[in-house]
Amino acid sequence: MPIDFYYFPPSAPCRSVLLLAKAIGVHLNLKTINVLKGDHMKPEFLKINPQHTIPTIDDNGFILCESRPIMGYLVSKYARNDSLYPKDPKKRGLVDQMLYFDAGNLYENILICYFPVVFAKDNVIHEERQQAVEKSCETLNTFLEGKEFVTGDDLTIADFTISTTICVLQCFDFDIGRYDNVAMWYNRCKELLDKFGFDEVHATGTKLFTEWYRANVQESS
Ligand SMILES: N[C@@H](CCC(=O)N[C@@H](CS)C(=O)NCC(=O)O)C(=O)O
Repeated sequence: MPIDFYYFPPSAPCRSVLLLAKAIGVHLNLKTINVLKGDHMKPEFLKINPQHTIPTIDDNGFILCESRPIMGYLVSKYARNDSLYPKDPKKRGLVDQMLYFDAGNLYENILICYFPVVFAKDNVIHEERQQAVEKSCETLNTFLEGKEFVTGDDLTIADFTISTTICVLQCFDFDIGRYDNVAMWYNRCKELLDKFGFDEVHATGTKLFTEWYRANVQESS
């Protein structure tokens, strides 16, 4: 039985999982949950995920939400080897560190800074929020010093989630070129993941987030 994947194409966390599934050759049975229309609050979806978030998977009755744990699960259960989510405690510790850095720091600061404008709840970018995003990017730049990927020489699920985050950030006229290591690493991920459809997976979200942001943001004078 295929794995049911509750998702919405523009959703950033859904995009990370989609790309990872393609990279490890796992077929996902796509089930669209249009969060803009409120599908996530319908009783049938709340029964599956009371947290009402996408992505959510149903692997033959095993329900899992949260993009990062979903990626770890898919690699652990279905990938040919553990390279994307190593079993070695130190290597895994570093991957988890970067997954948590993304969830609790980088992506979180981007959400706080830009998403009120993307979803027309505000029309200005607050300086202190932008500074927090810049600080997160500096931290990522430092983490990447001397490394090919965010935890070292090998691509892991942390690169999937963080490259999605950086892809989202660039919808908001944010120049990642200021952070040399981030810019070089992002291009490396993009090239490496090209064969799994990096551009295609990100296309809808990138187009919509860019349009919504530009439609709502008020240029500072
Ligand atoms: N930390 C979660 C975030 C999931 C999330 O917030 N997804 C959004 C769509 S991008 C959502 O489901 N929003 C509806 C809601 O929170 O009720 C993850 O990485 O899976």
